[in-house]
This record gives sequence, C-alpha cells and structure tokens, in this order.
Amino acid sequence: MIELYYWTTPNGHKITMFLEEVGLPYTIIPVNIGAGEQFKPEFLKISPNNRIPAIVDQEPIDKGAPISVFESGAILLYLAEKTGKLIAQNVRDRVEVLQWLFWQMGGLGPMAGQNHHFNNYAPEKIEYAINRYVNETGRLYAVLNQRLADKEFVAGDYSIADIAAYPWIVPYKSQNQKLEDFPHLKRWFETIQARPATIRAYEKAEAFKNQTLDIEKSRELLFNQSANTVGR
Ligand SMILES: N[C@@H](CCC(=O)N[C@@H](CS)C(=O)NCC(=O)O)C(=O)O
Repeated sequence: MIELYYWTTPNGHKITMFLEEVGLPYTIIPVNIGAGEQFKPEFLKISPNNRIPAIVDQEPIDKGAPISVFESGAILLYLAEKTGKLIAQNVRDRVEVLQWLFWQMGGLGPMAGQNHHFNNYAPEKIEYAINRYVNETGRLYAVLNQRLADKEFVAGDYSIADIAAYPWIVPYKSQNQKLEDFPHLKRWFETIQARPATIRAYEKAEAFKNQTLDIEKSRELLFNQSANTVGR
C-alpha cells in the first residue's frame, strides 16, 4: 500500500495520475496546505521541504522497512521503477523520459508556478514579473509543442514525463496562455485529458475542493515563508 500525502494542486495530481494509471493500491492522506498542515512535525519527517506531494511505501520491493519519498519527480521515478511501468527499460528511451521529466521539474513547474503567483496571488501587479513569467511559460509551451510535432507523447510511449507536465498545462488560462497557439500541445493535452486514469485522478481531487479556508490566512501561510519558517 502506498500512503500518499496529497493536496489538490498540480504536483499532487501527478501522483494520483500515476497511481490511477498503474492500479497500485493507495490511500490519500490530505495535507491542507492552505491551513498550514504541511508544517506538522509528522509530515516534516517525511517531507522536510514542507511541500506536498510525499509518499510512504509500506511494501518496498526489498521487503525492508517503509520508504518515504518527497519531490514529485523523485516520487514518479521511484514508483515507475517499483512497478516497471510508465518508464522505458532500454537506455535510450529511458534517458528520453528522464530528460523531459527533469525539464518539467526544473523548468515548466517552477516557471508556471511563479507565473500563477505574480498573475493571481501577488498583492501588487508587478508588470516586469508578470511579463517575465508569462513569456517564459509561453517559451516552455513552445518547446513542448515542437517536441510533440512528430510524437504522440513527450518521450515516445506514454510515460512519467507526460504525467509530470500535464497538470501544469491544465491551468493554462490562469497562466495567460492559449492552447490554440500550440496545436501539437493541444492535441497531446486533449489525449491525456480523456484517459480514464486522468479522469479518475481529477475526480479524487473533488472530495477536497470545498475545504477552502480564509483566503488571507492561507496566503499568509503560503507566501510569507522564510528561513525562520524552517528554523536553523
Ligand atoms: N518541487 C516540488 C514542489 C512541491 C510544491 O511546490 N508543492 C506545493 C503545492 S503544488 C506545496 O506543497 N506548497 C506548500 C507550501 O508552499 O507551504 C515537487 O515537485 O514536489
């Protein structure tokens, strides 16, 4: 059984998408990041960066003690290796998956995240920051679009590289992007959106959607973190 520490955000959706796709049994442990649950000491033990997602695998393949993993890319890779699914086994196709997985983790995720922040959450509209992140998000969409011009999926067969990228394209409107500008990306997006596992993963999120809290309090918790939040 996989214990999934989860909230209804793009990085959370990555892991439910994977688990639904491969049919590995899992249980969701909600971590309401708008209510500060990511700072609970028991969560920090498995996710020291106070971010979701994280997992605890109660049945690792070596039959040893439970293994905990944080960082969505590391979790996807761990689960792909555990199951032998959604990652190629031969060296050439595997490195394709890995480089696009890392591209998402180091580029699309962080840049789209800052785009969301400065467009939707920052208390002031800072034109320079908004332009910087909207343009960079657009550039990354174009890179993905070009990659998909002659491929059904990012790295050949459907893989953790697609799963990592998809949830960051879902909120394209709030990133000030138009899918019509990226036809190959649009085709890829609609193909993944229609997968039964994707539909199930996003349905899982619905159960938690009503747990909205005081928006100001949530913003204070999420956007005023510093070294003092962590301690030294
Ligand atoms: N690089 C990390 C990013 C995780 C991340 O930013 N998670 C957000 C939700 S998508 C979070 O937990 N935020 C809580 C906070 O900022 O305190 C990953 O991919 O797992």
